[in-house]
Amino acid sequence: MNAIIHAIKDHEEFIITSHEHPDPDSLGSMLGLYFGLKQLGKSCRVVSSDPPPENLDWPGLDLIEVLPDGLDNIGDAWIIVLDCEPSRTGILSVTLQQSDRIINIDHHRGNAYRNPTTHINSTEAATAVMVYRLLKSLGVTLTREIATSLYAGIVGDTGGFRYANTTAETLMIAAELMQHGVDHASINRQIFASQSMEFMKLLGYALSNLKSDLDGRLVWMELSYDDFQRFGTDPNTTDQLVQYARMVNSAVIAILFREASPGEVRVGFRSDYIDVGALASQLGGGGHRLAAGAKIQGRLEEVVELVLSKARNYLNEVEHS
Ligand SMILES: [Mn+2]
Repeated sequence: MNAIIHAIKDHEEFIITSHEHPDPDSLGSMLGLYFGLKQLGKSCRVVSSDPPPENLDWPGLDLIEVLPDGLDNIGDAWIIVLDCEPSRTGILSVTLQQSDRIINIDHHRGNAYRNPTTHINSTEAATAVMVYRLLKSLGVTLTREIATSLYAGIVGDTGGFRYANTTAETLMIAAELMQHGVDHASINRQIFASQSMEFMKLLGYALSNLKSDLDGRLVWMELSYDDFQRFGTDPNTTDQLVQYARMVNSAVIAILFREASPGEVRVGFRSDYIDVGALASQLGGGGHRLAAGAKIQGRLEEVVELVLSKARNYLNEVEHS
């Protein structure tokens, strides 16, 4: 972290970015850092390969430059990649990976990127917590904008302080942020209870087709590209559907299959106590211990079959060890 603090203090120009299809933690981390660096008088851009989800609306989201065609000119700027490794920034990765001035801050265990200004800590609940610590070290004063951004990131990655990654310290940081005028009820509603009619109907369809195996310990949902088309929903902004599979009381591993485009299936895993990150990495994916995913090429039926057979073996192995 010291090398990162020095790199920030010693330079003036920064481009902040995060993973494709940004979530509340990546958005909150980017904006919290953006407002903090502006306070220090730095010149700063926030860029993303994809727009923020439509249900989110908090101060600063409109400052994010959405660049579906990639980043053309990075000049002398330092690139700060948050909440993922540089290769997961979508189309932006093409340009930014050529830079030798990359700062990477992340809490994903599988992040394999390493340089002198990389800081990865998989015990952190959210990248927003890591940005909070960084801003404190830089002497930044918390403002309503910074606090709102970081709060949204923490709330997003802890499921509203419900997941196992929430600690007493997480709550203390959130409490401190709330003292700076965060409209927490609005943020929580935006993240957890603000869906389009189309999404709700898709959810109804997904729930009525919920499947299970191994006496209900494995529960999954399958949505084809056609399903998303039929309900008028974007497959890329529906990752939270997996939470509903996880709610089944017998479920040990919950899986969501989304055919994001014909021939490409995004697979999401959740568990309350089994290391699904290890299962995801068997399939070329990654993530956290209790929340992970993979992107797999193939027809939906094929991918479902492959993943379920791996998941059955994995669950049997883990439960008998
Ligand atoms: Mn995160």
